[in-house]
Amino acid sequence: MSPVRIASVELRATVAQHSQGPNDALPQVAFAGRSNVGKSSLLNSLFGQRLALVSKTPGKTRTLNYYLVNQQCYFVDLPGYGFARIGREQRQSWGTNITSYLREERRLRLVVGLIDPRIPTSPLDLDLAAFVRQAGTPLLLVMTKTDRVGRGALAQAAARIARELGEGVPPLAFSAQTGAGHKEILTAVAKALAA
Ligand SMILES: Nc1nc2c(ncn2[C@@H]2O[C@H](COP(=O)(O)OP(=O)(O)OP(=O)(O)O)[C@@H](O)[C@H]2O)c(=O)[nH]1
Ligand SMILES: [Mg+2]
Repeated sequence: MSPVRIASVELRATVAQHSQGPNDALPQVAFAGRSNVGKSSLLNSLFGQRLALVSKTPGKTRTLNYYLVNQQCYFVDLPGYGFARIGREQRQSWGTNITSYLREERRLRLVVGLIDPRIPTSPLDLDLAAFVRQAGTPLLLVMTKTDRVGRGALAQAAARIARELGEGVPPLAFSAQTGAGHKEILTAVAKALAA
């Protein structure tokens, strides 16, 4: 399978609840992970354009942002989880919002779960993997910011993530800085859309 070649992309919807998202039948691919893990940076890097907001401060993306790719599918940038500085109530509503999206969205074909290889697995990462598997949606784990990690440490992190989150399957390695992992992610997306 060859990778999806992104010929066109536009931001189509920015919503607080997934029920307010696009109501056409196009398939969706969601990008999920803890706050600041690099979701928006990964999308910008795949798009070759700065469409998604990126910040050094965690909690930048607070809405579900639907990017229409090739008039064919949506890439959905989700709010990050586990951001400590927002209030408990708001955190819970984000949590229920994202979990209901992951559980209920019938058009969701693939969840790309982003993991920072430098940070130990959190209970929220485990929840994400569990929700997605329960819903029967394919999960692709991707390590972000790999330009910041040496080879040995990266191999160790990959083995740990495979064991703790991947049911033995190692994650892909990605860097928005170098573009490493582009082809692999877009090939996995092509497979999920064709399935
Ligand atoms: N070195 C390096 N830094 C990165 C990479 N990807 C993201 N960053 C940095 O990490 C920070 C957070 O990136 P975002 O893309 O905003 O992360 P996010 O997951 O969308 O964050 P929220 O929207 O807050 O959930 C920014 O300072 C980015 O520049 C990468 O591949 N390499
Ligand atoms: Mg973001």
